[in-house]
Amino acid sequence: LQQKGCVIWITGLSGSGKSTLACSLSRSLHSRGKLAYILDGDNCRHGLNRNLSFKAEDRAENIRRIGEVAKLFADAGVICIASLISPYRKDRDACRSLLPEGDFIEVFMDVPLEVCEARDPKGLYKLARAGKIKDFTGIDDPYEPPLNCEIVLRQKGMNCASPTPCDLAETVISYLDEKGYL
Ligand code: GGZ
Repeated sequence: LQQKGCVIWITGLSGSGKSTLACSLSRSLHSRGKLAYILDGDNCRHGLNRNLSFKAEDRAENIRRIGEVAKLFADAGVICIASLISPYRKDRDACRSLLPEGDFIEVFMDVPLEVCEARDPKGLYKLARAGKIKDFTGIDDPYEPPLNCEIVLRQKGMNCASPTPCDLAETVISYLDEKGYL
């Protein structure tokens, strides 16, 4: 096999930039001739996971299924990029345990709730605040940040420019390179 597979697991609040990073990362990997495939929570909920709600047990099942599929991709030698809120630590850890040591790379989009809510690209926070969407992560459903994940991506401080999606992807690419996945 020419390529060693792995899972890049991107976790964070709605609006934290998970899907944007996933796309940027996937493009960057393709341009290096690497096979990469995105499993996006929101997209999978239209197909594979269309029978699942946002109640805790359904989120757990959403995460479990995506974790299992991601493992299959990694087994096939693909760099699988999973981007979903995956708010509960226990569920993420269960996905980690499916893979050989080192092959599960957890990336935390460490963006404060206030920032995600100010962005509100789909107007979902507004609806959640108005009580029109229930069990919304960060509003009336918890988000448990990783305790020791492989990569934490933050915005810069007040006086520095924020990293672009390209910059963020580059951080992950450097990590993959360092660990021998590229
Ligand atoms: C969180 C919700 C909810 C609730 C709809 N809570 O930012 P988006 O819009 O495009 O992506 C979010 C997506 C979350 O699906 P995931 O599969 O990633 O979630 S989980 O891992 O927790 O299973 C958001 C939208 O669905 N959305 N209702 N109540 N996000």
